[in-house]
Amino acid sequence: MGTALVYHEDMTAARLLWDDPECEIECPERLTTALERLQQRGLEQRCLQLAAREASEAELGLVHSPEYVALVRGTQALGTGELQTLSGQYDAVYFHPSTFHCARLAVGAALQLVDAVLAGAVRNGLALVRPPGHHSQRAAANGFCVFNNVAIAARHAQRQHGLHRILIVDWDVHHGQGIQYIFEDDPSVLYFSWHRYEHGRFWPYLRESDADAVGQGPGLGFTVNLPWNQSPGPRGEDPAVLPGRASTDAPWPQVGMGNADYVAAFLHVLLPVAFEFNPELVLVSAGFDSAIGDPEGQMQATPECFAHLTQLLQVLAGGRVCAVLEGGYHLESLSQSVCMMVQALLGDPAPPLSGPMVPHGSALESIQSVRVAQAPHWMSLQQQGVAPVLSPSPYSPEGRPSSLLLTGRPEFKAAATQDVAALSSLLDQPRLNPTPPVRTAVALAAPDAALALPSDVLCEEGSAPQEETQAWARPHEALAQDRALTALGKVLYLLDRILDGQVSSGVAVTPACAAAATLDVAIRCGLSHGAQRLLCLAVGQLDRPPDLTDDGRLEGF
Ligand code: Q9C
Ligand code: ZN
Repeated sequence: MGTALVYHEDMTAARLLWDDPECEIECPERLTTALERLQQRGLEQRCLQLAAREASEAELGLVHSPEYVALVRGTQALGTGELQTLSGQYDAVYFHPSTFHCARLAVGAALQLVDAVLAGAVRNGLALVRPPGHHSQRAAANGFCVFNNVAIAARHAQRQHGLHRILIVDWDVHHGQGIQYIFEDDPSVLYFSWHRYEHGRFWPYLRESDADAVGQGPGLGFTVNLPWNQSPGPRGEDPAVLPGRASTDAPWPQVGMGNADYVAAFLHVLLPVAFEFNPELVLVSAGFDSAIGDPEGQMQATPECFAHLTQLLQVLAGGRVCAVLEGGYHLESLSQSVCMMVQALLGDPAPPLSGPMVPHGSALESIQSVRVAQAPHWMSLQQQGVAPVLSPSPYSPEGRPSSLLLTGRPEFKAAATQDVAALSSLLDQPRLNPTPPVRTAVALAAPDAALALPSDVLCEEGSAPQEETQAWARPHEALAQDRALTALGKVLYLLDRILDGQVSSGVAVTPACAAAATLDVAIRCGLSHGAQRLLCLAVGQLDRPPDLTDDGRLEGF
């Protein structure tokens, strides 16, 4: 199954007819340049190309009021002066005589994409559209957006295809407040947005863009906002960690968010919640003004990052990912990012990410505040290091306090209760899995490095028995080397501790050339312990993909 690309050149017709520096960035070249680049790279030709159709007025009515639709329809007959006056009644909007036609094509493109994916004609796809949609509201245009393309597509997927759970991932650099308003009390649509916020000092300046806006009524917990608060500017260190600078020094060395911040947001906020939500369809409000070079976002993430984000989303909803273009105003950055996303949708491997893979302090602060705000609504966010163990795991029947475990030794190793059937039923019910006494263990080769670890992390010096480690390593040439073998022993030991419920997660270091082989062993070892389903996630580069070919239970990415 392939990838759809939905487009229509009529969507380049709308353009700004008067002088307005705020709106001029939303120009027809955004589409033509991105499309040209897709053609140049041979990507367009690899997609199923669909010509966009206009959405019907009934379809627009899934989200918008009849009066508002009539008002936009009326703009087709207006002169330039009247268009400018009407535009002035909205925030950051311009109308053109072709706007109604373009905006209906943009909605129609999103609907065709959803139809193609849900009919099984393609696995996933991208609709290249303008005007964008995520700021538009039931009866208002806003932020270059006229009709809410993605919101209408979600309602359409519910009404026409009977879907019950739809995830909307909005990685545009602006808050899609239009989408938030439309679904804020609706638990059938989970809306995730990250956005430049600067504590409310960035457009659209809304209190409800903050992390504590989590939805209302039955929709509590189904709005997930991740505000980026650090103002962008020249690349530098976090002010807080720069020695010798008083807080009165101006200007602060400032930073936009980068690859590490985006990946961290996915790993620590979006994916845990999304796995728990278990969507049937993923819609992406794919704005690329969150990429480096964009004049609006002023962020640092490179185009390759969008290949990784796209890959990460494909583990959800059986890979049914429908992306719809939103913002993105730096033509080169936009085009490259679009290519990266299409490559990932087509299944090509993602290029390595550049730059330091360490999130900014301010990003971690934002991530933590969303996790705190959302924790009441999502089990997957409730594993805090200090959380007491409510009921002892069947694999630590003694219910030992964690202080004892910090001096942990092999006596805690899987006990007589190692019962494969019980374990696999435990793995099948992650929501019932009680918090293990130790949240994260780190396997270290050099004990000194432990000094830098947070106090609630278990520093694990144990290893699996040598004969066991060697037996697992034997088929792999890459594991012959001493350092790789030692690392494997530690990985196997950690795995054992996780499977027996003593530890919830672990970190181990292995030589790069042994990473894929170590993963192979870890996967096989997990399966031999009775795991029914195993997710193997590689962020960054492996020397080769893990060998998953001969087992139907495996899905890797
Ligand atoms: N300097 C989209 O990206 N201008 N809309 C904000 C702040 C409005 C963005 C001014 C930006 C609208 C779809
Ligand atoms: Zn935007």
